[in-house]
Amino acid sequence: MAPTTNEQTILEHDLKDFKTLEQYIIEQQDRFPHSTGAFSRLLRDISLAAKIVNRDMRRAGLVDVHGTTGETNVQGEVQQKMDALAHKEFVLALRRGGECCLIGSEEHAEAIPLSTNGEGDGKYIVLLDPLDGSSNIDVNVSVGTIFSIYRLPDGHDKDKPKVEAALQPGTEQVAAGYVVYGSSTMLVYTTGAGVNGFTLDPSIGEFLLSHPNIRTPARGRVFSINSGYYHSFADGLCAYLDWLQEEDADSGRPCKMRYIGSFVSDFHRNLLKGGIYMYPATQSSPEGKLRLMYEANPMAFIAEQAGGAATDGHTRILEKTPEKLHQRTPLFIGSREMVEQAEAFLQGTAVSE
Ligand code: AHM
Ligand code: MG
Repeated sequence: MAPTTNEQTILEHDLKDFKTLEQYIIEQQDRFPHSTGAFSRLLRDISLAAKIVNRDMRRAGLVDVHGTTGETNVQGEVQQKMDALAHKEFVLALRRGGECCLIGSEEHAEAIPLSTNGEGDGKYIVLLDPLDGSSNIDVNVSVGTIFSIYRLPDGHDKDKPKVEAALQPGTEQVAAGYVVYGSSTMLVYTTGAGVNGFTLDPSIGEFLLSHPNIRTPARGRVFSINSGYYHSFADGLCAYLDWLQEEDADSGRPCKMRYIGSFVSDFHRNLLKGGIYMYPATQSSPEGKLRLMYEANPMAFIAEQAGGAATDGHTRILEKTPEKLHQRTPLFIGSREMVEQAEAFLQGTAVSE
């Protein structure tokens, strides 16, 4: 049967406008005459692992990937079967690719050295949360992967890399990105020259450039926080949350509260629409919950590259000095003006509009 006019339009649009992630990466690589292609191959490995995790996730409920492994991870959190599977797929893809010499994963207590066996250059370090928000999988809520890429610093041996090589401030990231496994699957990343988003076309198995040069609004209407912990927040934060909920038509308040409990999904929505995501210190978690190296830093890099900001309430996230792989940090991230306002309330210097 011949395609309808509408189908024809979509088909032509597909062919004309969409660039694959691979094409895009190669184009970027060609801008650097001395590039060896190692970084492009590393991104290819990450996107391949993301496609495999996506495939496994789409079958959750049909095959036995729901539920827990019965283990707890290094954070003392219950490990979901999909956490373990996603970790395994990323490690396999990076090991096979040969461009990464050291992995730090939320699902593994120690940093994992990878022998490159002469296959690749092995000059990159990848830190990742293989499956963020995984406690949501059993109830079919969107989850994500977060990754952060560093160069192996001078003076470190790629055949015997130590965790210290990975403990670099976020400003040193070469690239960072996330994959959101939502109603569609998207890979969003930055190399420090803006943020681009690619949507997986499941029919051809390719990520296609659907969201070029993402910019986040300077101010949004959404705040995302687990306000169930309100009574254990600092006074300044409670004052900020109260202020966000006051009626004031001129400044667009009250703001809307949206909290999925899946950082990647909350962040992604706020990045596109404008808003702030907060995971502050609480009495029981004085350092907050999220991890600096593979949750806060990569998302802070993306937020800043899209025109937003990220702070722990006092210090710019990207300038924090890491001391350990699984270090936690309070996090306020999103639209620049909202992050600045949150910081002012936390520091007691806010001037109400
Ligand atoms: P995880 O890395 O173990 O999945 O934990 C991180 C998740 C975030 O995705 C989410 O925003 C947060 O934890 C939810 O925590 P809480 O239930 O305390 O609000
Ligand atoms: Mg996580």
